[in-house]
Amino acid sequence: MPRALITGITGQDGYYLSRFLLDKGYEVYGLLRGQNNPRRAEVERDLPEVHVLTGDVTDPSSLWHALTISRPDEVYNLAAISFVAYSWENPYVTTQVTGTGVLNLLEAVRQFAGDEPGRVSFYQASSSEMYGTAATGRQSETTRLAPCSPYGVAKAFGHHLTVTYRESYGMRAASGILFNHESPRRGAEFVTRKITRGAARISLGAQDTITLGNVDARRDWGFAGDYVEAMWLMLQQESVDDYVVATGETHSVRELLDVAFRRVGIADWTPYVRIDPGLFRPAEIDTFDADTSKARTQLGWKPRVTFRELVTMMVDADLAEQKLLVGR
Ligand code: NDP
Ligand code: GDR
Repeated sequence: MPRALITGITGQDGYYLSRFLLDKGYEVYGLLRGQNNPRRAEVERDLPEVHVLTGDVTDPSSLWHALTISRPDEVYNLAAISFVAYSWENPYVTTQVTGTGVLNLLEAVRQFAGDEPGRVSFYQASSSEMYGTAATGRQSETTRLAPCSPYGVAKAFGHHLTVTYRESYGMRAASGILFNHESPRRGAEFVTRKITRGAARISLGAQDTITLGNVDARRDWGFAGDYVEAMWLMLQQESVDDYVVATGETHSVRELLDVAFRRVGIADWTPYVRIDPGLFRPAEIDTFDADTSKARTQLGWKPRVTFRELVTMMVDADLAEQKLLVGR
């Protein structure tokens, strides 16, 4: 039975990747941080087969402990401070977790693998946020990185380090450059979930308005359940490499609002949305045009869920959850 260690087990991708690997017959170990993490109960309820180990990517000794207990064939580093807006307010901790955390884990895996650097495969959760505002043309694995947020800078550090460890030590280390991916398990601070939950609550009379920042921003939004398969495929290749994973289609926040509100029976969302200039970011990436040809041809991967299906899935899940909460 193959063994996998996943950091970031309480997050959105941690859930979908665990389910995916468990279905493939893996023995899955998940790293959970904190003395009294409130999301532990959620993991124990939704992923009872996962072996939970405590640890933190900023604490190298805890990573070593997790590796020696789990003895993994594959390590997936999903842990991060992942909210871009938060990273401007908390740049130091973002750098420590999202950046230095990758170094800590790569070093621990390198030492754990000892004389056989290829015996553990390593996946790093890199991000389209690394491209920054300077990207012109389509974004591929070879596009120059010019991050414009503390989060993007930390991710670029992790990406370069992953490539460096692969090239310096012969480690099977892959970096997946994933564009935005969402699901009913998306954190409520991200724009998709903020809108789908808000639309559901407004339709039930439990909330009056949603307050947003830049509704003209565009993103390439896919379904997290599709993207975790790409992570796994990257580690199954004979020679590991870096891949862009995206749908190749962008939509604006306005289009997201259109689909979400129509789903709850509201044709015009404008009376329900307030714009707060305080939610605009110091720097915004507005050109996303992913070149996914490498993942499609070499991994045979393609997304299954469309933008409209994704938003509909999220609104429906939020409606069901909110009906229970507001007693309707
Ligand atoms: P989430 O924010 O949902 O999950 C992040 C996870 O990291 C949580 O489990 C969190 O634990 C954990 N974590 C935070 N700090 C630490 C720490 N110091 N030590 C150990 N674990 C920690 O992110 P997603 O699931 O959406 O994303 C997974 C990864 O992919 C992240 O690295 C993200 O940056 C990256 N990514 C995500 C994209 C997306 O669109 N979703 C796109 C591109 C990249 P806790 O619950 O305790 O806070
Ligand atoms: P992003 O996702 O920053 O792309 O990072 P987010 O959902 O936070 O923002 C997407 C776009 O929506 C605009 N926006 C708002 N965003 C939020 N959160 N709240 C608002 O009220 C709001 N109004 C408008 C933003 O300005 C932005 O343009 C996600 C994370 O998962 C990262 O970890 C990951 O690396 C990248 O995707 C790829």
